[in-house]
Amino acid sequence: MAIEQTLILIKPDGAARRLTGLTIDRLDSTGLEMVAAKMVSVSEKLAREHYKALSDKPFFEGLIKYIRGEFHGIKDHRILALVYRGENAIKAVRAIAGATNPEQAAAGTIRGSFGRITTAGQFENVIHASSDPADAAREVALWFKKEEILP
Ligand code: DAT
Ligand code: MG
Repeated sequence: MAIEQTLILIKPDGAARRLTGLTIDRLDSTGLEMVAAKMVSVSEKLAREHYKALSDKPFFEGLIKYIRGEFHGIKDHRILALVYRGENAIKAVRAIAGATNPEQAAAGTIRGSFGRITTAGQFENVIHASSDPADAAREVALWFKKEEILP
């Protein structure tokens, strides 16, 4: 079994709807270890870099506004970023997060319970979770300095 690290972001809808504690509770229930946590003021540059693989999608500009808290009145574009580590951490966190589309996310998952699609077509799906080892490595390094992650 592979020991992995994965990046989690509590997205602005999650923070605005007071789902931070619930999300951390679900993450704890996986048995994985929290090895980094910080509040980040998400710059335009960081948002675009994080989602660069989606830059040609029609929803891209909305996604940048969303992750920067512009639809939820988030002060200073701040969000909570976390790194969890453990056996198969990437899959384990994706499992509690649920499918990308909140309408397709299984009942009981974070996105299935609390996500929504706005009338403008924006997916508000509460958390970000890295999707595979390559993404996870890139994302952890993008959001955290090495010394901010516990050994
Ligand atoms: P995930 O966040 O599950 O890894 P992704 O990386 O494919 O999904 O997309 C990143 C985010 O972009 C996703 O959380 C919500 C948004 N998104 C994805 N597909 C979308 C779509 N068809 N319409 C609107 N927003 C979408
Ligand atoms: Mg993704």
